[in-house]
Amino acid sequence: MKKLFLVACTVLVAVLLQAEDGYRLWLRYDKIDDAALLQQYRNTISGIQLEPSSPTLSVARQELLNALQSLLDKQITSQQTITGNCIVAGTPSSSSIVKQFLSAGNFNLGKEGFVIRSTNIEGKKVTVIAAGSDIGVLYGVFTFLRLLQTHQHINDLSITSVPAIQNRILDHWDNLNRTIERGYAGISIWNWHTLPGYIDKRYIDYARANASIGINGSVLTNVNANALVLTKEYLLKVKALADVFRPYGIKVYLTAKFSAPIEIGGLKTADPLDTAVQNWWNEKCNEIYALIPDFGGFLIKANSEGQPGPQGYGRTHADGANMFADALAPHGGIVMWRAFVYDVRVQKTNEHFEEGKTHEHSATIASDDRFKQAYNEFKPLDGKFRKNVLIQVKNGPIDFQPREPFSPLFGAMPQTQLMMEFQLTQEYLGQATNLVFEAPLFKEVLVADTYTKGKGSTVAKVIDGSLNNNTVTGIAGVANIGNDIDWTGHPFAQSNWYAFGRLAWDHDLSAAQIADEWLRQTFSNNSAFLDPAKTIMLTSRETLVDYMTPLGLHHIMGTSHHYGPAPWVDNAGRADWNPVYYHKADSAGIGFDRTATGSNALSQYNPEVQKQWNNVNTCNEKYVLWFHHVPWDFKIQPGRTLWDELCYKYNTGVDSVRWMQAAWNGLATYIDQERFEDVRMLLGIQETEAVWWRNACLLYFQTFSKMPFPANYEKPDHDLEYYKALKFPLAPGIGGNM
Ligand code: GCW
Repeated sequence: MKKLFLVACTVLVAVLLQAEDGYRLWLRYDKIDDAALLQQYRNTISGIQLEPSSPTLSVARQELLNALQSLLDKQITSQQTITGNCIVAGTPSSSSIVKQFLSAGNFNLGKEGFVIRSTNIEGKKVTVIAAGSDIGVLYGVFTFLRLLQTHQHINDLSITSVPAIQNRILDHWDNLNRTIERGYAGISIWNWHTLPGYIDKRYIDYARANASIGINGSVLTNVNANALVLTKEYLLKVKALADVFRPYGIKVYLTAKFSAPIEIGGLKTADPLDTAVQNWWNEKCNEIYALIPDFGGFLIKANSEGQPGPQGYGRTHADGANMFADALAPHGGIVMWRAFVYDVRVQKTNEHFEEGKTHEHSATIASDDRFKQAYNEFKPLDGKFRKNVLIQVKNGPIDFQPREPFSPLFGAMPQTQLMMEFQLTQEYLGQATNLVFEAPLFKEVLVADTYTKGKGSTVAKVIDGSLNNNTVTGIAGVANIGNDIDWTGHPFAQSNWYAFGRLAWDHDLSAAQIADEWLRQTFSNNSAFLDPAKTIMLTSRETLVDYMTPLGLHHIMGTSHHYGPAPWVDNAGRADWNPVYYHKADSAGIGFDRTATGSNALSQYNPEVQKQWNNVNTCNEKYVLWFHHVPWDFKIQPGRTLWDELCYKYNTGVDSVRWMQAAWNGLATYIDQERFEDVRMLLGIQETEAVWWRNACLLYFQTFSKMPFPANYEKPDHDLEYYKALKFPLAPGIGGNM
């Protein structure tokens, strides 16, 4: 009896250990479940030779050993000499074999690239993972492990990989009190209170996960900044994180509050042209670099939504950015200066803007179309920034909407280094309850053609520096990570972190390939699972657009928390925070005329781009309400009016979510019950929210169109007043800059 109990306990423990809570992300390393393949892998890999002569090589060796032992369920030896079927990994300085191998070839690996090659050395068949730098070896190791985890053949490998973009960075909007602005996966993983004494295992797993997809930078703090992080006490905490991340090739960055010299430095001004202010920042940088010699630099939100900035002193963005650039340059740091600005005319240095609250200055706004404002402010400064400044531009002109045209700035500043800012956290994409794979959105922007230097001048080429010969390049993703056990709240939100890293490294990858490899590593290699799951992922973003903001609608969500639909809101503190400002529905039609007869925002694009969008008859319907005020009875499709099309799209969106639910339900037998159930329940919430969006938006827009819902569509289960009355004062993700 006792024995039986013991056996039962052992089984229980084993099951519990196997619990799939999502913590392991895409680095699960479970035993290869295809017997033939497992045998092949076991035959090809007997041991590894990787001299752990640096912290980075040491973690590379440990990762390789752990992963192989687990994947192959076999003891892997770490050896000094070469034997057949071993993996030889290293740099020219850590391994004489790698040295020979690399000098025999004509490789151009830069600081982070690597080669993986099946070859013969001393008559023995080996797999070489070689790089010019330690971090290149770690990237090569993770890539090799990805091949195994995705069941690829490894007998005849010939891979050379170099990142397209230098600085591949996660921006955390994490506050020092651990709330996260627009965070939906718990509180911040940075436990500022217990740092620097306590190193949470999560910090290491965070670094591993990032290194596995090539992310090499982390901005720890919110762009709505708190100057305290620049005090000695906090810098010691930052240093502790930097020390953990260093072996994984990850630099830390901080957000710098423009008014810090006043707030924590005791100065009377933060004027960037004041020498006392400049000296203060110079000294601050000296202090930081004495603690963290490889500190990455600063990310700065200035003169935007209440954040102070140089304009408070009559100076320009260039004056501000260059001051930081000069303080960082001697240490090799960079400045990422955000272009997310709109209408400076109403801002005062110390005013705190909070959307949804009325401000005394709102009456003074005579704003130009918000779409145009970043361009209006930054275009005249082209060529005025220092060499270590990157201007960080959000992918679209407004704010991370489900679909935006690319920001016109990408085609407008050839003498300035521009970096991309994507948002991984789903502020406007269903937050953490909706399954939305963002790679198709990222790709849509990256492949968009600015035509600045003729056809083929894609946004990707602006960002990777090849179009304008930039010396510093960068891309940022606003992180979707919190302390939820699965990191991102929704199991599928992990794929957005993953996709960002993969595309930052290689923007030529397709969304389909990224979905495929993520699913294989995260869930299963079984094609009966993969095919439907991939379809769910690849259609999910378009589905969300359909039930939230079809046909180019944008910014019609709830005020402040941005949760749910609220196209009727017309009383926010600023005109351009109101949904009515963006959809402009009236009895004549709907949409924002941004052609020459309207705000003429279109003129900020190259004429070739304008041509795509400036004629309502030829404009792709995905963008039509971004650029045109379209009559309700306009024939947008053969036989379909705009109103009918709107109804059609919203209903298609709901139907597609229901299809996702059914497709997911068919996958129960292929994966663990925990994550299956998680996703199943979340899809239930998503369906409810999709129906809510459809009903609320169509009922509201119907008050203008005065046209009936086409027969055979589901009728709304409530009236418009019901939807308007819904309130969510405690919706997540708002936390201030504490
Ligand atoms: O997307 C909007 C968000 C703000 C955010 C701001 C920004 C950090 O609603 O919460 O603030 O943009 O990007 O600065």
